[in-house]
Amino acid sequence: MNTMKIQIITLFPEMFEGVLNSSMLWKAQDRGLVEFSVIDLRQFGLGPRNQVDDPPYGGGDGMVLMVEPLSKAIAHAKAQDETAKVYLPTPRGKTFKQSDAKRVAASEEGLIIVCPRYEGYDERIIDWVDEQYSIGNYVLTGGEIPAMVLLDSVTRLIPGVLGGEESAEKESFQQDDVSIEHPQYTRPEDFNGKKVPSVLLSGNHARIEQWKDENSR
Ligand code: 6GU
Repeated sequence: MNTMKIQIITLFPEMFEGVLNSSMLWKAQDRGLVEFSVIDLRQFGLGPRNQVDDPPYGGGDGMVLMVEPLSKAIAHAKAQDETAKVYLPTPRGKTFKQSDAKRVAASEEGLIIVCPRYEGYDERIIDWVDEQYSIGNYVLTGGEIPAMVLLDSVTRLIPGVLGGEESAEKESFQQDDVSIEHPQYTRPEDFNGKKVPSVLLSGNHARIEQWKDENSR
């Protein structure tokens, strides 16, 4: 069994604790299907204060992550996993789609996700980067949440992570943004007068399948 290795480089390791140690991501690690490690970019900072950012050349607001700490952190991660691909979440990247999650889950054994901060990073880092992805048309404060989106969408597609093997196939976004699964209901049948659609209680499998089809898109 191959264990997918996902290394995350960030200035905010604590942001990942809850996400990686809960629910399916925790189970996936517990089952040995994936191994996460969070690398603190600050460790690779320069000088006695472990500096990681500096004002931009040409002026402008905010600070820019320096290329040297970033490249050192990536080199450290590569030393743990030589064939790992380096992913950079950035609003300048192409939009990450379900098809990308599938490709990564099926073909990569190791990922290094480098989380930039919102003000930016020295563009020269892209020489160490294999892929740049955005997660949509809005602006976030840093690459951490996009990194979580990437690793969650990939991990759940690793065989053995979801309970029912079919679940990953049937569900939403089978191809990119096409199919959304039908709504679901569980007990109670009647919640303060709001009833479960009666067809689902009918026991008539043909009618139930038809209802499910009609309520998917
Ligand atoms: Cl990858 N980063 C940031 N900062 N904002 C984003 C994004 C990434 N994708 C959409 N918005």
